[in-house]
Amino acid sequence: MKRTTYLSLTLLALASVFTSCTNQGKKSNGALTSNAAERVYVPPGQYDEFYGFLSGGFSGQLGVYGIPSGRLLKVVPVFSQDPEKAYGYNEETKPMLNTTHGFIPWDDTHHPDVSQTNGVLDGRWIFMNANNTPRVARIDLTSFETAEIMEIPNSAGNHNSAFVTENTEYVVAGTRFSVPIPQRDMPIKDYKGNFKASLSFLSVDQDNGHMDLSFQIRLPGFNYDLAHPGRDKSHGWIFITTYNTEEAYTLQEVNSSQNDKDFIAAVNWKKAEEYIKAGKFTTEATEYAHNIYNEETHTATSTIKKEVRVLEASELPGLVYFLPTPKSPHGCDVDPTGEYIVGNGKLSADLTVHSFTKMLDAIENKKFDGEAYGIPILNFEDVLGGTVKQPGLGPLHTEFDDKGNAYTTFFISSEVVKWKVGTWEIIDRKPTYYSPGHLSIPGGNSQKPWGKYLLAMNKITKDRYLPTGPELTQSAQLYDITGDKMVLLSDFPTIGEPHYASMVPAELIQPKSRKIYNLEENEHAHATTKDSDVRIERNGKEVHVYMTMIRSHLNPDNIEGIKVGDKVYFHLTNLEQDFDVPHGFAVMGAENAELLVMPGQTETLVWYPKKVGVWPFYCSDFCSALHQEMSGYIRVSPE
Ligand code: CUK
Ligand code: CUA
Repeated sequence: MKRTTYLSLTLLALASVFTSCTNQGKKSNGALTSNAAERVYVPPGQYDEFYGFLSGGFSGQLGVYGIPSGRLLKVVPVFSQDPEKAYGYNEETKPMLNTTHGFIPWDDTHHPDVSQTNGVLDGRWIFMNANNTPRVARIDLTSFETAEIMEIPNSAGNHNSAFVTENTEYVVAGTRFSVPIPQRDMPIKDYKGNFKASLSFLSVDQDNGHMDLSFQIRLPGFNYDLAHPGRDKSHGWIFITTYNTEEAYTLQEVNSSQNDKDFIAAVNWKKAEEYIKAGKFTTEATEYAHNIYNEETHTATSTIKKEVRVLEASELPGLVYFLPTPKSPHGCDVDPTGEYIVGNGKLSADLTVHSFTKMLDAIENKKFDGEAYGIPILNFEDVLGGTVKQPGLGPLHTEFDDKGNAYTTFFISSEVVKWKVGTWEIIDRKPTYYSPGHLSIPGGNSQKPWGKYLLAMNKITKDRYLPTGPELTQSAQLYDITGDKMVLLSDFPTIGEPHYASMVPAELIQPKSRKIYNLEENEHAHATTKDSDVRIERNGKEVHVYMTMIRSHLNPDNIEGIKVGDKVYFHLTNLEQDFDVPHGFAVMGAENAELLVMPGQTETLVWYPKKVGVWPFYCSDFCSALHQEMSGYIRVSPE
């Protein structure tokens, strides 16, 4: 929800920031209890109770935090290069950022989602979307490394993505912008009826996590914002908010927000599977990259796939239904029982909640209120499950606890509102500082929430921290939600813009977290697993240096015979077999990054010597008392 184009929203948002800051002037810092500090304090040497995985927004990365402390534990590079770890710079990981648009070392990521088994978070993998150049990544939660990236074809603005079904059967990825499919040169004003959207279903191999683009559903040319797979009784369905059902080619409010109601699209993916089985798909030629990181060889490969199976929603009965939902809904959230689908209409005064049971009844009795491109529109009253009356301004996202309560963020009125599922009464409201987007409760989007903490991720920081020039870090706020009333516990800064977050009980991940890579199982093509194999090989202008690293030497540490104009590959193998002893490698004049090689791993840095001389290289990670001794010289002679 960055840079909204709705004028009124923008103005209201500005007004809200102004009010919030005025409130701040009254010296209310929001922390209301004296023992808030105790509840977020994790004593030295002790661990946090939860892992918090916060999307890095326009940093393209995934931030791993300890919850409740808010301590940053790691930044996992996903869609952007990271010189700290050489991700996207070393030869092994460069293929991860390959796309059919070329090498794309940046993206904007919004939604991490943890794998599930039987509707409960299982802590195996985390999936995350690239919004700008549509991709979905899988991060392995034993190594905390990006293990796979799949490009999504026929998509633009991969926003309602990446969301996981209850047994991780699929990761669902939907487009925000409709585009010509296939892409072609055509007038923008001919949008209506010609632009289309795709909803992609990526199947997941339960043994190794590998994704496959199983099929796409082709949808009318609206904008599709957010998705939530059905839970429990609505398992087999996925719900997606739409806006601009006017199909305006410019999203000025007057054009794209005229309709009193947009839709939540209810998509029956079990039905889609039947249609696929029955052969009711067309096979379209389209190219997309599929990049996999192999743990044995420590090397990624990128392949270009050539076709995708497509189901046409307007031609296949029972595949998609539209549920009218007031005023440009943004978030779409399903409660843990799967009965209620909350549509957060960002320009609406009330929160609309649809009933899954009523939806099925209406479908069975064919109570339709027209159609859009052959897709039945259900009658609003027939599917309405309840309304939360006037809860706040600018509702964006809702999560659930394990006691039948829902919590919704309000961007404009800058607050979190707690309400009761089923009675729709408002129980509590607490200000957030300022303008929250998503919120997260551990398991709060699944059948099994751990209703202890709520994290609000705020778009605007203003006066919460010491100023750091015109740009302030974005901010998360942690609330205790164990009581009737929410209690604000702490603020902590975040990297990039955290849109969504997944929080997972530590015990689901901690015991499986990988300690080292076994040197004997290192199948890297350029591994040097013993000192006797250390060597330098020349092949024309290409030089390969096979180097080992162990406390406290780099071997070889004197390299001669290199010439200006050569291309030098440093293949470094870390011979250590101890936890937490990486070695770094840096060489003077290197164009891009250093290496950070984990125990048992091999990494490759390419260096182009440009100047005659004797140049030092060294280990960049302080690894032992003799760390400074891990260095050497490379002699560069004239061409
Ligand atoms: S979006 Cu950012 S606040 Cu991309 Cu899930 Cu709603
Ligand atoms: Cu190895 Cu410092």
